[in-house]
Amino acid sequence: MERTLIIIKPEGVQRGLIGQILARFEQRGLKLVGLKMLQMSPALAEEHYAVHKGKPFYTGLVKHITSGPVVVGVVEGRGAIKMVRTMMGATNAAEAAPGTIRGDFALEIGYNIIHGSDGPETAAREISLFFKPEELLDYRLASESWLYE
Ligand code: YYY
Ligand code: MG
Repeated sequence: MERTLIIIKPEGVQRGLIGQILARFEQRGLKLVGLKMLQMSPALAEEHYAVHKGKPFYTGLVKHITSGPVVVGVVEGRGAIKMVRTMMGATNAAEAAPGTIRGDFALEIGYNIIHGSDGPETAAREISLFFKPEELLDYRLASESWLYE
């Protein structure tokens, strides 16, 4: 099983999309093993997006992600990292396919509703930025035997 970090960005919270976005992961059969609401400090945002430091959009990105409450979660499942990325859709929401979160809920690149880790190392790093080990739960969903063959 793989774990990945998701962030419902400030525009997702403000537009009342928390429930609909989390429902998509639940419906797919993915399991939430950690969930919290917080407002990111500039230091946390800079660390989270450190890979983008120096790029033209970096300052605006940090400003935006810290501008209001976000919902941060850890999603677990077989191949969860890639599956969440596929469900999110293209970074530029204007080009994201219908049926994806960005393709159904957003229009632009900066206000693209959701973050998801892009690989195993990134996922481990990002999860540890937001969650202490004891905040992540090990449990079995009753549905698991009907999800995994
Ligand atoms: O992983 P993902 O969120 O799909 O895209 P990244 O390339 O990691 O960029 C992070 C974040 O930065 C993106 O979700 C929106 C913003 N951004 C931007 O505002 N303008 C760009 N040209 C590229 C990215
Ligand atoms: Mg990224």
